Amino acid sequence: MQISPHKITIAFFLNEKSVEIAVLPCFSALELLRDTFALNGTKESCSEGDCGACTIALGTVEDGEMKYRAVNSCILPAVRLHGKHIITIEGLAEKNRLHLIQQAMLDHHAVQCGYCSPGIVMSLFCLFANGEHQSEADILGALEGNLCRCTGYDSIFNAAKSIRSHLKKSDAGAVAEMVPPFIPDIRKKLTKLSTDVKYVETTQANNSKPAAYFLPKTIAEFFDLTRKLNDSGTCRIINGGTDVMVETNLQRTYPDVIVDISSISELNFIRQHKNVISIGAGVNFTQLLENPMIQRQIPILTKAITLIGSKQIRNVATLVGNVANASPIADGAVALLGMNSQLMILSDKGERKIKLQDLYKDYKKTSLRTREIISAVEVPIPSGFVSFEKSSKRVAVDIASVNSCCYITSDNGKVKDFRLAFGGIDVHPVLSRKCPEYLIGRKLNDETISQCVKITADEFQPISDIRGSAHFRRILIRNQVIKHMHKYFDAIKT
Ligand SMILES: Cc1cc2nc3c(=O)[nH]c(=O)nc-3n(C[C@@H](O)[C@@H](O)[C@H](O)COP(=O)(O)OP(=O)(O)OC[C@H]3O[C@@H](n4cnc5c(N)ncnc54)[C@H](O)[C@@H]3O)c2cc1C
Ligand code: FES
Ligand code: FES
Repeated sequence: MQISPHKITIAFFLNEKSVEIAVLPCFSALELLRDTFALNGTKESCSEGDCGACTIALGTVEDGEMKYRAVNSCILPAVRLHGKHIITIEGLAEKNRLHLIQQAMLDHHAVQCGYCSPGIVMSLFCLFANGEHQSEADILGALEGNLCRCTGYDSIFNAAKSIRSHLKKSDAGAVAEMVPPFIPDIRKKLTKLSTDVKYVETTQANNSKPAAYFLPKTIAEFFDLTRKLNDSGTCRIINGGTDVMVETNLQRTYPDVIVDISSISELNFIRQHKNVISIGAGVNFTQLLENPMIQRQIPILTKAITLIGSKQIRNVATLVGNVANASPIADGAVALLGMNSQLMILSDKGERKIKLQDLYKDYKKTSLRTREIISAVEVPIPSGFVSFEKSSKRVAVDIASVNSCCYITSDNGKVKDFRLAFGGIDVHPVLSRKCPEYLIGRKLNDETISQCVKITADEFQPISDIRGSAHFRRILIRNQVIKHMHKYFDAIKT
């Protein structure tokens, strides 16, 4: 198939306006807002999802209600705005009256240079627009993806608490107080927006960005497209985009074609069959955290996911993307490896299933073949003890120096199954082979645990890099193994 450079026409609501515009492939939502719409209140700082200065509210209809989610516009492809209601900082104030959150920030001296402030206001907006019953922990959670280098955060936290107190007393309710009434019936209007993007050929220079960007809506369309694209140069799948967009923003190198699988609704499912839960490739971390079945049946997955990035990242990043990216420190992948998960892999020739440990070949290299995608991950519901540990400098928006997941079942006091997965110590997530060999059939006690610690320390040769020396990582491996064992003994006591 001959690829003609094209633009993609998308339609969405931007604050109070209805917009239809053709965007170049792989342009970020931030570029579109600032460069095309001159909405410069949304700031750019890191361009890699770390600081939150570019936070906007992405509104969609979820379970029949409008829901506004905070996202980092710097790593969101502009085409993802299609069919959504976007609220930026410019959309909040009404005429000469500041929005409640802006006024609270002012009243509590929560603004100094002001560069972080629009992002902070938008994160708080998304928190309170979705309900007035927010705890202090919810406020801290909503702000974990927003950095401020001036205020020291206390004043921002106080401003947020004052909004919470105000909303508790309000008769109007959180949504009415938070969401400006500029688009009556936004929910119905969104449902009516054209569901398909349009591809328009262009001769406009594209700063070496990809020539083409496709959004198939079904798996059949995806394979039809990838078959046709066979000889069209480099082709990359994008899902949530939190790894791909960081890479393209920082390295400024682009594949010729991007195929975006985020609109394939067949990939967006969480379902249980017997003792296995299948999570489709389109499911993002927030969906998993909010899913009662996952909370009940695999609480360790929710623990691991809570430690990933920030709200803004989790609102778009997927678990399957975390696995497919093959990063050595991927928290989701390490947790899944510990729980003996399998991957469903689809191609136009059919379906195959592999164990997660067979996916990884080398640094960011997987055993996926050309035109294959991971359609789902299958997680056995743990029937024994399972625990996840992550050591990083910060709790939020920081990747692990070392992370690990340990799974133990026992029979008559002796270890029956034992799995110990690590991240951050090799070129990809790894499983200990020697620890299970030693422990299975033995009782866990001080002696066998010390032996297990020694075996693990000898089995791996951790690397030295910016997140820790090999020596430091060895200490973390040892400490994490001991911590898993302590938690195991606490668990069997109760
Ligand atoms: C600021 C920031 C903080 C972060 N913090 C953490 C953290 O603490 N812990 C952590 O583990 N991760 C962290 N991440 C990375 C995490 O967001 C990603 O690994 C994410 O889960 C990847 O999913 P995605 O949907 O965004 O994938 P994408 O970026 O869309 O894709 C990632 C890779 O997987 C491939 N891919 C995606 N889906 C499929 C599929 N179905 N089949 C085949 N290939 C596929 C893509 O081609 C690409 O190579 C962070 C990222 C950012 C930007
Ligand atoms: S500019 Fe820092 S997160 Fe987007
Ligand atoms: S007020 Fe200056 S960075 Fe927050």
